[in-house]
Amino acid sequence: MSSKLSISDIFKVDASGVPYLKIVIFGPSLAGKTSMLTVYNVLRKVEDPETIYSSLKKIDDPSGRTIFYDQSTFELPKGQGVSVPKLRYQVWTVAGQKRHHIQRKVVLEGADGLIFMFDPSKEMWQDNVESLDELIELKGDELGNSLPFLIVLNKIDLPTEKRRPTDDFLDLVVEKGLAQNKGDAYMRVMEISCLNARNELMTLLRSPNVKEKLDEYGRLKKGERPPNVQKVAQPIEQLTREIIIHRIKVAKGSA
Ligand SMILES: Nc1nc2c(ncn2[C@@H]2O[C@H](COP(=O)(O)OP(=O)(O)OP(=O)(O)O)[C@@H](O)[C@H]2O)c(=O)[nH]1
Ligand SMILES: [Mg+2]
Repeated sequence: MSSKLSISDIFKVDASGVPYLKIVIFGPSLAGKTSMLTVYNVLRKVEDPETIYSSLKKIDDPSGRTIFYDQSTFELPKGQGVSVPKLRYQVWTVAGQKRHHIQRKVVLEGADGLIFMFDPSKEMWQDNVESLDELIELKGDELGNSLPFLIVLNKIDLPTEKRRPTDDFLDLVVEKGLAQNKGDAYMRVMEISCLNARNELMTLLRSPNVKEKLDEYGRLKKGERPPNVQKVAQPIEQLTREIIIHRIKVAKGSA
């Protein structure tokens, strides 16, 4: 990093003077956006509670459908701060129901990176297409250029007869101009199951052998994340890294 650059040239800075970035999880209703952030929150709590700067806030209706957003802010664990001493990353989800269009627009404001979540349930195909079209309408020029983004295909646990094949989603991503070809789309799409991740976390926490996986402070040891939990955490953590790299590049370019 150029010595002329200061943190505030690279990142926005919050009210307490700490640099931060904002990630938004976008996608149709019932895709599993709230579930993803919930799993990630529980994981951070058992791994390193000090990295949760503000715990999960959900604005939802009595049935659990988001009506505005979910939000939680994390800090990069010590030692992982790519030449940044301290960095907070806010993770937001949008309310997926069609009628919440204005709320989604508000939540998208100031996003530094996006995760788009598909629901592969067969009956959800049209909702996926409409949600993706809406995101393209709102952020199309920036997606993948000035705005790093990843695509997540949730509910990979569903039996094959109940879900659209991953291939169809890769084609859709290419058709919508978000990837140049299928190979490129494949690199951007991560298959996850928030349901399996949640079950793994519960099994882990209830297991009589849980102590073997905890360090001396009672925290889940690095490398002990169950596989589906790791898959749910990966998009958030990879996107955080991509945004940091992107922002440093932008700042250097304009410095
Ligand atoms: N089978 C399966 N079900 C899931 C998975 N993830 C979430 N669900 C279920 O899908 C439903 C919707 O999950 P939410 O996380 O509330 O969905 P959302 O995207 O936040 O929905 P909105 O708030 O309306 O935008 C719930 O019943 C979840 O239990 C998954 O990986 N597999
Ligand atoms: Mg939700």
